Amino acid sequence: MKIKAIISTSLAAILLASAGVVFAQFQKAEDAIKYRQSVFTVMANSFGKIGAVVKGEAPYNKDELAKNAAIVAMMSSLPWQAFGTGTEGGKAQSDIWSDQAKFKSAQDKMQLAVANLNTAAQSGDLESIKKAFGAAGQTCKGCHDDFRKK
Ligand code: ASC
Repeated sequence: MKIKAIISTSLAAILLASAGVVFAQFQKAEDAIKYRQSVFTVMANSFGKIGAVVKGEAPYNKDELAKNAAIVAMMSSLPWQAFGTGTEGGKAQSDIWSDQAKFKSAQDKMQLAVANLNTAAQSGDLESIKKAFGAAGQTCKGCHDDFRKK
């Protein structure tokens, strides 16, 4: 009995770990909207702190900037699961649901750009951080222009 329980618990843990993703379930559209807006709020907070350094408004501290870049990179995979069918609302434009391929492409571009920003941030080279920050900001803006209500 005990061994069976251990085996099934281990199997469940292995299955969850191998899935390698965070699953979110939303009972109501407003829960999905709150989730994705919260993720973007956390991302914008860290991205904004990096932006202040890049613009020379705050001093450059390698560890702090690297932490913020890691937060942005980690969070960047999360919002998309909260744009499922029936979760229209907030500032999301209907094109998200009518042109899913284009929306997916915009997600991928942003995730790649913030991964590059994270790589630059961990290296500590401020010039490459500035470049990568600009490129990442363009992917934020591009998606807002196409998919976010003004
Ligand atoms: C930010 C932030 C965004 C992006 C975008 C870049 O700091 O909150 O959404 O940068 O404005 O164009």
